[in-house]
Amino acid sequence: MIKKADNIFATPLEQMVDFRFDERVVDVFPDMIQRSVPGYGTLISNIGILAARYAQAGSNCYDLGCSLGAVTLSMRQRIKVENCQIIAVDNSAAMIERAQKIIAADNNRVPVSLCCEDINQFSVENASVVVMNFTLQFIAPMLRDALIQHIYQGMKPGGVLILSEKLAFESVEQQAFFTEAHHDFKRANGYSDLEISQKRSALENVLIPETLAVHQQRLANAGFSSSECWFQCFNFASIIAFK
Ligand code: GEK
Repeated sequence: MIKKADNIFATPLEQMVDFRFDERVVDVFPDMIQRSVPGYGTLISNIGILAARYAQAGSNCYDLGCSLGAVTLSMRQRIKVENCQIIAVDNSAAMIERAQKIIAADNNRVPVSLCCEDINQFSVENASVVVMNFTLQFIAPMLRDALIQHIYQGMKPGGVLILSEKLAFESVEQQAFFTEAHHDFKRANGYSDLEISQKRSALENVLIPETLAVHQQRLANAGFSSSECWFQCFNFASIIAFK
């Protein structure tokens, strides 16, 4: 697939509106996420490896906030147990429509169901692996505890939740260091200062990061027996939580 370049924020916008996962974003999404999230490719391939280790025969594996299905494809390529299915969910119709075509062009054997639903209303059951790769950060903070509790309740013993998030930091100094390092990463990937600042404003009310400690406390409160941060590059991290 040829990647279309993301230049959505390249020219000055007259009016700043909140970021939405619409057709324009879908069109450039693979380029946007790779140039914006440090370690994205490493995360995708290693989530497949982790999923293969924890997927249980006769269970469901979930990709919540699947976008174009990168995590789904990585899990599908690696999972070898019998009678396992992948359920991929996103509430952007434009994302799901495009993901359908991408998944249809893949010929690995694990069955995949794509659902256009709000993950806050979606039932998780009989799950051995649940992945939220940069999705919880878009859920209203007041709904996050209930969502994590619901996921925990729908998981099998021995199951794992893989949660990747943009992080916030306790101290002003730490926050400044990680924010600047991330902006340097984006500049090195060809984004201008105008693009960085306009995207930042568009995401301000939409992407709400929390600290690693807040995530780990929420997971413990929901009942997960332990959680480990298995990946971090600048202010982007991934946690694996064990039931
Ligand atoms: C990847 N995981 O490529 N219900 C369902 N989906 C939602 C909701 C919701 N309430 N809120 C947001 N989303 C992907 C990347 S992107 C991350 C995930 C990013 C969806 C939203 O439509 C979008 O597709 C996705 O969550 C977040 O590994 O763009 O930074």
